[in-house]
Amino acid sequence: MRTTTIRLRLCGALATVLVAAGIASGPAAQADERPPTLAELAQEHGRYYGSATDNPELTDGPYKALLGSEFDQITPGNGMKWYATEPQQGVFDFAKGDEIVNLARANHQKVRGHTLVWHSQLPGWLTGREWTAPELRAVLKKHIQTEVRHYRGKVFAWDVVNEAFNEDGTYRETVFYKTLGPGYIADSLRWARQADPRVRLYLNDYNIEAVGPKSDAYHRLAKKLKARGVPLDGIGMQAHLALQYGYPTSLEDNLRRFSRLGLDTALTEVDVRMLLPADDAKLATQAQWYRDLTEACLAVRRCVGVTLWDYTDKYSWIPAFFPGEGAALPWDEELRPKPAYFAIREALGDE
Ligand code: 9MR
Repeated sequence: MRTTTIRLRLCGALATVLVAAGIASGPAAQADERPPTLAELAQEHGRYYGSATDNPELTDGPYKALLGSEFDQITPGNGMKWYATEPQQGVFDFAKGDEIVNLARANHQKVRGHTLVWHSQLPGWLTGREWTAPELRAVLKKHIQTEVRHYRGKVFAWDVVNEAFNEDGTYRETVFYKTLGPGYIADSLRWARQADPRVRLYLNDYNIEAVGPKSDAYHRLAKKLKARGVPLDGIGMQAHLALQYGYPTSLEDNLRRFSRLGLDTALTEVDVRMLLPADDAKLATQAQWYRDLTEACLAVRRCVGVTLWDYTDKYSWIPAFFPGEGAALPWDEELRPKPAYFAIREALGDE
């Protein structure tokens, strides 16, 4: 990959010489000097740099153009969730996820499947009644296997189970946990593996970037699952960070201890929110955090890539969920790059 960039830059230099000699025209030379994208920079390290996106935003031309050019990985923010994909029991609708997969294919991007088993954004038919364990097992298996089969060969990874633990490291009391016990996690992974032998299978959660009770719970569970031969390939750390809570300084060590279990890791939903209004000092700190988390991933061999939870403040989930907070992403609401964007470039080795 390094050769590609060097070639690109030589190309630029050559173009300059040609322009100076009156052989080539200015605009063509400038086209050759296009700076590498985040994706190209990340690829030099064998990583991807990605963004979440969501179907309603895809009518926004300038947004869509940048999404297609700057990143080599996308995650559907909502389109592959249970409420969207199985709105009635046994009736599957993959239109939204397919739209994003098709867009990714057109832009040569890989797709992270998000998410199969989660307590949130479930369809009403599932939350609106009681289930016996055998009934819910059958429902869960069918959902997982139908969706994984549909996207076989089209997504490189799945967030199989999302947000399974509480902050103190106890299991979250979801309908799946309460009805099926903790074994629903291993079962979900096995069912997903049966449906796609090649896709990378992840557990994914927030507030597990630092070493602490919640990430310890994942570490213990991952170790146990690996020892029992359960097909687990990776741990996704969402990394919804907030300036007022401090940077997770043990991130790199934490990534490394999961690598040592033979697992991939990824930063899957990155944003760094702040109390509004944003100012230069906060944006500078935010930039430093983006730099640090990118460097942490590069420093750990099995950290496979970074995904922003959308790339622009225009489509961030933060203001709606945390009133008074926002400005969390590397591009502002007008799609202008912020200091964080340049910090990421530097972290990725842009010269
Ligand atoms: O970005 C998603 C937003 O559009 C939804 O309204 C929200 C509903 O909870 O989910 C957001 O994405 C979440 C992701 O699926 C799992 N981790 C937390 C993300 C932010 O809530």
